[in-house]
Amino acid sequence: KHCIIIGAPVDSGKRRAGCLMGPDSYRTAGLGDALQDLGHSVKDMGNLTPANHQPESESTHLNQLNETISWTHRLIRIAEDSMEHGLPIFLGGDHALALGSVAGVANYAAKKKRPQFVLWLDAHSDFHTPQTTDSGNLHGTPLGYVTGRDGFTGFPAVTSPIPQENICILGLRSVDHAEREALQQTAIRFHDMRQIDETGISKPLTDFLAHVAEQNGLLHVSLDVDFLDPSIAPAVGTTVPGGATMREGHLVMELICDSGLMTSLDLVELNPFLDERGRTAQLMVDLAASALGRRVFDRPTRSFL
Ligand code: DIR
Ligand code: MN
Ligand code: MN
Ligand code: MN
Repeated sequence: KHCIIIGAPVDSGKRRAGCLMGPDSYRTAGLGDALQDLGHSVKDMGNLTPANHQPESESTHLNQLNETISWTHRLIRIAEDSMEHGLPIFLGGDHALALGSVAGVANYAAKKKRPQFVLWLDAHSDFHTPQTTDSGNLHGTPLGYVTGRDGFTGFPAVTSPIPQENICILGLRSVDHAEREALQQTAIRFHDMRQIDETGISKPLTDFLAHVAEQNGLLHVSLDVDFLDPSIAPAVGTTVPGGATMREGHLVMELICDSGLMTSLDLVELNPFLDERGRTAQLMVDLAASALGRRVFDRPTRSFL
C-alpha cells in the first residue's frame, strides 16, 4: 500500500487543549518506520493548518465553531484528493477532524461510484448535531454530520451522505440521551461493551466486514483513543472505564487487515499532554501497524464474502 500520512492537529472540537500535539507524537512513536517495515511506501504530508476563519462568536453555545468549520473545509479537500493517490492516515487532532475526513472520502467514493462504509471505534457515538449537543463540543458530532443530519449551519454541505446502514460503531459505553433517542431510530449498527462482552468483538465486526465486502465498498476506519480502556490508553480527555482491552484492540485491527477492505484511517483524540511517556501514542501506532499487516504468525487471507 501507499500510505499518506496527514497531520491534522485539530484542537477545536472540545475545550481541553492538547490534541494539537497528536500528529508529532505519532511520528515520534515511529509510525512512518513501522509502516515501512511492513513493506508499505509512506509519504508524510506534514501538518495542515485550518483556513483563515472568522473570530469565534460569543452568541453560541458551540465551542470554536468557526475554527471547526474551517478545518472541515480543509480536510474535505485533502481527503478527497489523497484517496486518488493512496491510503490516507489522518493523525489527529480530536474527533472533529472526522467531519472533514469522512465527508471527503465519501465524495471520492461517490465519484468512483462505490459505496462508502465507516467503522467507528469509540466509547461515544458522536451522533450529535450542533442543536442536540449539551457540551457544545463539536467532536461529538461527526457521525451526525456525515450521515446528513440537519442543523450544521455554516458547515460545507454534505454532498455524499453516508447511508446509515453503512456505519458500524463498536465500543459504546457513553451515549448522551439525545444521541440514544436518535440512534435508535436509525439503521446504524451500534454495539455497546455489554454486547461485546457477551458475543466477543469479532462477531459484530466480521458481520460488518462481510457486508462491506458484499457491496464492494470502501472502508474508512475511525479509531478514537477512548475506544480503548483507560488503563492501557490514558492519554485522552474523555476516558470512560470498561473499554476495549489490548487484545480486543489488536484483534479488531488484524481482522480489518485480513479483510483487505480498509481504504482510509483516522487516529484521533490522543492528548499527549496527558500521557505517561508516550505509551498511548505507542499503542495507537502498534494498532495502526496491526491494521496494516503486523502480526505474530501469518494467517491465510480470508474472504469476508
Ligand atoms: C459527549 C462526549 N458525548 C459530548 N463526546 C465525545 O460532549 O457530546 N467524547 N466524543 O470523546
Ligand atoms: Mn480560533
Ligand atoms: Mn469520538
Ligand atoms: Mn470518544
